Amino acid sequence: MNLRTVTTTPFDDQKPGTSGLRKSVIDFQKPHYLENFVQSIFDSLEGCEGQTLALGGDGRYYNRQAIQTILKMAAANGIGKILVGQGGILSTPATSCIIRKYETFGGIVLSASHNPGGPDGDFGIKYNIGNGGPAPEKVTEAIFDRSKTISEYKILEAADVNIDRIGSFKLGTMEVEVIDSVVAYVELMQSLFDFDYIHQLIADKGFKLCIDSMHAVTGPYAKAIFERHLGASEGTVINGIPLEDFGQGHPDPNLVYAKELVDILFGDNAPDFGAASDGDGDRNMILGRNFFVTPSDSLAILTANAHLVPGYKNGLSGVARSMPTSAAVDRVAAKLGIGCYETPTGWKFFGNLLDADKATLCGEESFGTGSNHIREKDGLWAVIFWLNILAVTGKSVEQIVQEHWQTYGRNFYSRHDYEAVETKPATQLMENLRSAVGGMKGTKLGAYEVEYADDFSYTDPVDGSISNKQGIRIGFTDGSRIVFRLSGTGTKGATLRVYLERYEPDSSQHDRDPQEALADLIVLADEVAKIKALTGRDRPTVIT
Ligand code: VG1
Ligand code: CO
Repeated sequence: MNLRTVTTTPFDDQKPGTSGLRKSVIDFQKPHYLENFVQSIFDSLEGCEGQTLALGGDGRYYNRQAIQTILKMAAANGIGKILVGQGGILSTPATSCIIRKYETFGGIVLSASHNPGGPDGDFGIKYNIGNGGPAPEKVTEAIFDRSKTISEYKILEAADVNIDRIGSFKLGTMEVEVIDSVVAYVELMQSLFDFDYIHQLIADKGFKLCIDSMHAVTGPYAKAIFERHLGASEGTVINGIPLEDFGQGHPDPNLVYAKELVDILFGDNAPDFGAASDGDGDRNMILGRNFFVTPSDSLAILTANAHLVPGYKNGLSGVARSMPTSAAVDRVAAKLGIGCYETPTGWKFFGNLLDADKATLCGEESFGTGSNHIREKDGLWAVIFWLNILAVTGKSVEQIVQEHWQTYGRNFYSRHDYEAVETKPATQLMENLRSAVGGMKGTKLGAYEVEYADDFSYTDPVDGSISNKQGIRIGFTDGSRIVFRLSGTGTKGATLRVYLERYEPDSSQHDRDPQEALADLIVLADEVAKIKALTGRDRPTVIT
């Protein structure tokens, strides 16, 4: 085995976005592209020599090749040991679980999450720190800086490692331990939730559910949990076999891309409960029979009912949500008398709050919820949390949500995405808004009066770090909001996200269609941002 030092030149586009570096597979297949980024990670990690790292991915195309390259580079860079998921598979929450359980130095997650996969799809890589969470900005910036000046990388010349067989062996002086991808994660779920109670609901009370893994990473996890431990019949998990191209699908659990599941839950003889998860298993969509739960509401409902669940029965220290997420959870936090934090988009901003025990539950409008059990959002965790609440209360999903609205009022909410628009007009649109918000306060927009308008800036309450330019928000005196952001995970052109929210206390109005309840804000958003004029699009690509 030879240690080789390979001369390389920098790429100028390796800046990690909302959640790591995401590019097309074709980009990652360029000579040295992956290697440059991986070496930049190792070069930025002080004291990683001799340490243990976790490694795994969502199983998409290029996962297996990338794992082999990373193992050989880790060995050449003096890493002591790598824990790698069998077959190279670890969901993002499972990686976080492994990092914490084995107290590793950190971990590398290979995923482009909800982006499509396959030879023409996307690939991604991110580094997680020792708390199990995505690296904070100061680490991702160091990695990016390094990638701009890199001139060589180190790799061991060796045969490929057998990552399909569980066990330990040596790669150079480094130890590689291939671990079961599922077991530790399932044990963690069992420690938080009342599996017996949920088992009774499913096996004895005839409660029917359908779990859509979208041919992505959660298949083996979902089968173990729902079909083996919780008594659901075989076939409860659909699209449960992970495929490198996700069966040509778009593994994003929303009403548009999880159409098969939506059709089942809104069809004849629908089951009581449905859920889907994304490519890397950190997102969730919750459905009842003929009923969709908005992710922002889901976070609020989990918060309000957490005391019913063993892992949270002693109460929550606080909650946190990303800025564009609706304020439904704020109302619950106020009633519970606990702290409520508003962070920029991306799970990395929750890490400090969870570590400092300022927040126990966190969530994002983008179908992400999680807690202090790990430091990533966790799709199946949210699903089991819901089942635990349903088992304890004996209520239906719809009943739980309706009663929640009655108690707290409803935050009508919707996100409109304009995907893959041209970068230049999208940047222009944001620039225009940025220069306009300064003068908006106190002015009238349609029937609404602007209470505040700014480009969101966040000061981390734990380490004082500041993150600017996190999205344009225009808040009105009646509590309604419009938020504009450009996506940091897309790989084609720019994706404009418009987030709309309006609070409705009157329960006679709660059954309205959100698009109708938000109609005047939707019109206003276009007037203010000139979306149609600048992007040439007359409607969003995806509405959630
Ligand atoms: C999107 C979501 C954000 C989420 C991120 C990663 O980012 O809006 O809430 O944290 O994806 O999710 P953006 O920058 O495209 O809006 V995932 O499931 O990739 O890990
Ligand atoms: Co994801």
